Amino acid sequence: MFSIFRRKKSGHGVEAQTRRPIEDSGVDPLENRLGRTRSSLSHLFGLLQRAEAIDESLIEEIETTLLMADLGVSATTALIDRLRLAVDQGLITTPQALLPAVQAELYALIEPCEAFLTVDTEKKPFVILMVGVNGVGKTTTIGKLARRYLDEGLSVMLAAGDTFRAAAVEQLKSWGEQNGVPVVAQDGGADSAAVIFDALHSATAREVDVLICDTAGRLHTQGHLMKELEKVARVMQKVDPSAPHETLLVVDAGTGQNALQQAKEFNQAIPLSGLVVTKLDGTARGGVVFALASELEKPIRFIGVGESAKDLRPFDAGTFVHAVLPVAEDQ
Ligand SMILES: Nc1nc2c(ncn2[C@@H]2O[C@H](COP(=O)(O)OP(=O)(O)OP(=O)(O)O)[C@@H](O)[C@H]2O)c(=O)[nH]1
Ligand SMILES: [Mg+2]
Repeated sequence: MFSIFRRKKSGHGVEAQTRRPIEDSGVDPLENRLGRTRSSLSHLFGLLQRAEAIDESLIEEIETTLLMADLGVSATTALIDRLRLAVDQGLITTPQALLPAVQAELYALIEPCEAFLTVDTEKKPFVILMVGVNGVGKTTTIGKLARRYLDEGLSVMLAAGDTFRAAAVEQLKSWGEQNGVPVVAQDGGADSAAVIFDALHSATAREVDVLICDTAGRLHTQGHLMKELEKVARVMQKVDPSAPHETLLVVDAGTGQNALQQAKEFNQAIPLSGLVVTKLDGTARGGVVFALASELEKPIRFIGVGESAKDLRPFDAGTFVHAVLPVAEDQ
């Protein structure tokens, strides 16, 4: 997926995008999936069209709308401060001009986090470790990633590193079967690091391109479980000192600001290289993507917009902003 913008200086130091980005044909447009976030921000249209002048109460209403969409205090404050500055400097003079300015500021917030995950095929395998709290969508995302990489012509193997529940292994195996991908697993109660070590050995011997490792859900406060992740990394490094090549934290957008909190806490506990934000299809709280971008400054690699294998999209900042807050010519 890629986007093309005709950019023009908005006059307040941020480049405004004035064109709809181009998405892959045959894919449900992102705006259809992000409908609830879009409708929570759509309040801005009527508000800014109706308003006759820019005054404090108008700015406060914009602020409230952004907070309701779960942008969080920090991202909202930063954005509102920049709008106020542009108004004070006379760069924005009408309420209508605020809309593209808000859109440009939203884009500026998330653009630094657009960094597609590229599989380094020099690494055989390229190892991806999935981490996160319970139920955020780790295993489902692995299934979707497996499908994506197969479609790109890469060979894939999965490691059932969530050894806490038999059902977790079954769930991963089922994704493996659906995609014709081998799954390395051991009987109940096995050690997560041992399973992943085995899988890495096997993937190396078979010259597999991508090994994706599942892990059990955990809270950053569960010290022994965080140590288990350190052990997983240590054990991998006995086979390949550069592994894991990507450690992805999965967060559920539906949990709003909790997702931000989890990301901050995991980021302090283990070195993360990127984020996946799931369940954006089911929530009006898609604004948390902006909060994550502004407070965490980590690449957002993918977004999950549904339960099926096709419902994982690389994070494209332009497409995302247009999906949640289209400018006039997009509507
Ligand atoms: N609507 C929607 N549902 C999702 C998405 N991603 C995952 N899910 C659903 O979320 C639920 C939990 O997903 P799992 O993949 O089992 O989550 P997990 O993080 O592996 O959970 P644990 O292994 O228990 O920690 C499942 O019902 C998934 O179908 C998404 O992007 N959109
Ligand atoms: Mg799981």
